[in-house]
Amino acid sequence: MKIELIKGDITKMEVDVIVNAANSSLLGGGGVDGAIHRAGGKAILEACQAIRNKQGKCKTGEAVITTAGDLPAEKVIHTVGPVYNGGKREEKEKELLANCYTNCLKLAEENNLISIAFPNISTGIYRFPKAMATEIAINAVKQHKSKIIETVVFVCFDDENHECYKSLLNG
Ligand code: AR6
Repeated sequence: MKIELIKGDITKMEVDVIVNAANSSLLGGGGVDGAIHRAGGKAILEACQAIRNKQGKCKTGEAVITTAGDLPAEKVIHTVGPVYNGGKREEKEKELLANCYTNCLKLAEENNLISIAFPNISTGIYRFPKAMATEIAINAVKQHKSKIIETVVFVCFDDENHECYKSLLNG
C-alpha cells in the first residue's frame, strides 16, 4: 500500500472511497461530516437512513458504506470516532480510534475499492490530541497488510494535522 499525504478538502478527492468522520446517528453533523453531506447531496443521507432503519445506530469504531452521491469518489465509508476524554479512558479511546481505520480498510477491501482517502478522524469536534491521533492512524494503516488496497491518502484540512503527518511520515 502506498501512503500519500495531502492538505485540502476530502470532498474533492478523486479516489474510489472517501471516509467520513460521522457520529453514531449517521444522519449528518458539522465538520467534515457536514461538508460531505452538503457536497454529496441527498443520496448519501437517504442511504444512511436506510442503514439506520436496518441496523440502528453505528457503534464507535465501526463503519458502514454508502453511495458518494454527487462526489467524485465512488463510495463513502462512514465511521464513528471516539470522543476524547483522556485520563483512565485514554487507552480505550486510542483503541477505538485505531479500530476506525482498520474497519474502514476492511470494508473497502470487501467492496474491492483500491484507493481510499481518510480525514483526521476525531481531531475536530471530538477533540482527540492531533499528534496522538496521527500516530494511531499511521500505525493502524501500516499494520494493515492489504492485497486489494493500493493507495491510502491522508487528507489534512488544518495546518496542525498536516505538520503532524508530515513529520511522522517523513521521520
Ligand atoms: N475535508 C477534510 N477534512 C476536514 C474537512 C474537509 N472538508 N472539514 C473538516 N475537516 P470533525 P470529529 C477536518 O469535527 O472530530 C461531526 O459533527 C478537521 O480539520 O469533522 O471526528 C460529526 O457528525 C478535523 O481535523 O470530526 C460528529 O458529531 C477532522 O476533519 C463529530 O463532528 C475531523 O473533525 C465528529 O467529530
